[in-house]
Amino acid sequence: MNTYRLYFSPGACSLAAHIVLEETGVPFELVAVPVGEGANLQPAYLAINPKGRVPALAIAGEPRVLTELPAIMTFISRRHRETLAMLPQDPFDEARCHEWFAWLTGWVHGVGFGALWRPARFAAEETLHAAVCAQGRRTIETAFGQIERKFVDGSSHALPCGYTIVDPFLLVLYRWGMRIGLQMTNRYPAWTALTRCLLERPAVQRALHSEGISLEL
Ligand SMILES: N[C@@H](CCC(=O)N[C@@H](CS)C(=O)NCC(=O)O)C(=O)O
Repeated sequence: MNTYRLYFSPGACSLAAHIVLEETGVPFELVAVPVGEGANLQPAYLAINPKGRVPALAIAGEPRVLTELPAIMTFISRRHRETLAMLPQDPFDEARCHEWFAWLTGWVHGVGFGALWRPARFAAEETLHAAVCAQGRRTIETAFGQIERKFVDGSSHALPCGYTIVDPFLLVLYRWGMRIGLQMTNRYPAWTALTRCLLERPAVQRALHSEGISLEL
């Protein structure tokens, strides 16, 4: 019996939740909802998540489905706190994780990549889309510079206390940076070092493999 069912799209932000599930070691099932094919907008998936986004997490014995990446990451890491130290016990460090997530999901993903990949969300007029995309790219590049500078204190992870739920999401964003043609290894060496370190984790390798995707540096 699987403890969880994760609705995901290969390489989407749901990959971060997938990695954390792999880290728990508990049995879970994957259900592919390929966003590129519009599966997230089909009635069958809208019945699970009316917002039409991945990830969504179904939990054995719990009729309510959980959505929104930060909520899913927090839930899994708190529920498996005994065996999975990815959400710090220290209140300040825990708040720091939420601070990262608010910015990464709300600004970098929602505004930056949202404008670049989904300009119609920001302007209905097609004539404005090129300008919206260009602004999305500028937002991403500014934010990526800020992410890189977060490592100037020599930290090897997003939080100096070690591996947390923030790191798998940084891996997803790093991969998206490559997808949009940014020279990630040259421009962001410290973030690249974190990504290399994450790629050595068996849980990360399993998640990439089962989504049928790769991240080659
Ligand atoms: N705020 C949501 C955003 C989720 C989201 O936008 N997911 C993307 C994949 S990375 C998606 O489902 N996109 C579908 C679409 O844009 O139609 C979260 O943090 O979970």
